[in-house]
Amino acid sequence: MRTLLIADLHLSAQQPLVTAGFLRFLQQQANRADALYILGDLFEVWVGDDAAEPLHHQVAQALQSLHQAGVRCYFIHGNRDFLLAEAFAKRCQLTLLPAEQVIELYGRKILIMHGDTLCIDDHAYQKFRRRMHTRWLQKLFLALPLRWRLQIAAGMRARSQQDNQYKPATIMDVNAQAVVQTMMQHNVHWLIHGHTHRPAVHPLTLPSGDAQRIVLGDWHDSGSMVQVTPQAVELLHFALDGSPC
Ligand code: LP5
Ligand code: MN
Repeated sequence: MRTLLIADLHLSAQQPLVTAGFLRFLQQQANRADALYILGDLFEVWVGDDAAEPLHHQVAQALQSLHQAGVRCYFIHGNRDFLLAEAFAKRCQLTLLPAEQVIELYGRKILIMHGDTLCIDDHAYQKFRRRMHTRWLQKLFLALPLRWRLQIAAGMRARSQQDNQYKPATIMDVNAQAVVQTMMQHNVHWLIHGHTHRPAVHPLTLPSGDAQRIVLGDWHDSGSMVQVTPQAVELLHFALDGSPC
């Protein structure tokens, strides 16, 4: 009995080794799990379900096989793939979840989220995020020709990379107060998220007792997952090529 959680794979045609690692992970690890939760930024960028890249097809087929093997798969949007919608989710047999979801795994109540909304000290990003989540703007963007959408997304990525060079590392991490507030609001002692690419297990103390915040790593150099079993919640890393770490 085990459930796996992953985030921040940033799959793209430019990183075939990461895609290969993800497909191997689905066939060798996720297929033995009760469920798989993907906590955002599965893709490097998502400009609409109609983009139809070969990579998307490959991922959809692999996730469909996982579903056929009896493993339920859930998805929370990240800041790169927040436009991933029902059409693609259906092709993958993915269940889309809201930005914050409490799940119960083997008796533990766990809050799962992408993690970007906890980075409230990054005012420029939070303003940008609010704008990007405006319904009419998304509709307008999705109505543009695919070529334009790809160009706009590339422009945003370039600007983001440029801005991030000058942001202090602390600004781009979660705000401790926001973590406590969010966990208390959901009445949980476990939080699992990604986004910051700073994998770690952080013990913390809430007014209601001891708690843990687990941050998933990205898949740039190796795979990262949280494995939840009836006995433990563990942050694990593994080689993308299947060799021992
Ligand atoms: O992603 P990452 O790790 O580099 O940085 C994030 C934050 N940046 C972003 C932006 C994404 O990288 C780009 C998203 C592309 C989405 C494609 C779909 C477009 C849909 C449009 C629908 C209406 O999320 C970064 C954080 C960092 O995490 C850490 O938390 O700091 O935040 C920023 O970089 C925000 C900038 O500081 C300010 C916003 C820049 C505005 C860019 C507009 C330029 C438009 C150009 C058009 C040609
Ligand atoms: Mn992210």
